[in-house]
Amino acid sequence: MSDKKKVIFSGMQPSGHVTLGNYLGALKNWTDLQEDYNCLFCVVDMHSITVRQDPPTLRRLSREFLMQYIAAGINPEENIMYYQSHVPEHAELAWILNCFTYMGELNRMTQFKDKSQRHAENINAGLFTYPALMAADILLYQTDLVPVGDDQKQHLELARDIAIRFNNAYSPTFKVPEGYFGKAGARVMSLQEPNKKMSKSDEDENAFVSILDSPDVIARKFKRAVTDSDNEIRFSEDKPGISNLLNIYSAITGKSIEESEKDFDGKGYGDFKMAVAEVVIDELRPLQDRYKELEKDKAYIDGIIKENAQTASYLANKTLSKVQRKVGFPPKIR
Ligand code: AQP
Repeated sequence: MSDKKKVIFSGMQPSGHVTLGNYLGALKNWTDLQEDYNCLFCVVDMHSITVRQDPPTLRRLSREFLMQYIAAGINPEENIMYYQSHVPEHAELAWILNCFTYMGELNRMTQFKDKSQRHAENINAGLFTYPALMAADILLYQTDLVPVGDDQKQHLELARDIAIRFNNAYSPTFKVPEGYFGKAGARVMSLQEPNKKMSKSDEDENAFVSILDSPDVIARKFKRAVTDSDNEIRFSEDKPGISNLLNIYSAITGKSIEESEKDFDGKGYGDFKMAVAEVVIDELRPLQDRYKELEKDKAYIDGIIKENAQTASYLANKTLSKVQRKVGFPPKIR
């Protein structure tokens, strides 16, 4: 890693398939930023067990996530990509940061409220303290910038508050990170309930597009996307379904919302949905082709998993050892 470049950290939970929302809100931005920054892209498997996961599925999805990062264009030679669970410093720092995070702050987190409603049978302490682990993920690497969708804005704000609190209690220790929110793709909504964000763990498969969905499946999902009863292709708060599709179209084509609306002047919803499906299919085709190639190369992926975790651990330890010293843990006898 070059000392001159700023540091980026970002991650995704392997709790389903990478969705178009994850792609437009995060992954696509990662590929744009990788040249100019020292980047760490983590598969945050420890976060995903805040909701019950099937163990073999979690193992398979974690590996698939890493391959999707590479297929999307992240260069594994230039960036650090790894599993969170392979770098125990994340959990060690998270414990310390838990002790610098207030219950009142965690109580305000909308993700906790949403997920505890969705998983009422399993409202565990990990789900509640999730933001402290996320703060640890980010602060361990003296991160400058965190590219996330705006659903994660609240967690990032809290990470900043925790960093400032710790720095004030001792002495400057953590860099206070900034968020990076890609414009158009910042929040992709569910295709079935467009007032809700698109989520990979949605039980309704028609609500999300996975970036590995075949062209037929993508077309079918867009065809079934919920719209409204008038027939006007216009971005408006009272037209969440149409606005979401315009947003997706604009994020992929790079056109403004106004230009996107013009593209569909006088067209019906059917044609519009198919046009959005087509730009999505074209955008994902190269990624899907690369993914198929990577699936054949087990040794290559294994090598990346091993080496990157070692590098991440080395970097993480620099911060962790400082933190341990500052809070008063006795030095290790070597
Ligand atoms: N709908 C979305 N639109 C834009 N960005 C999104 N992100 C997630 N959903 C959208 C961004 O994707 C990155 C990875 O998210 P995550 O895996 O850490 O968890 P999440 O935000 O909880 O994503 P999901 O898909 O909703 O997962 P589940 O269903 O497991 O909870 C983040 O940068 C996020 O902002």
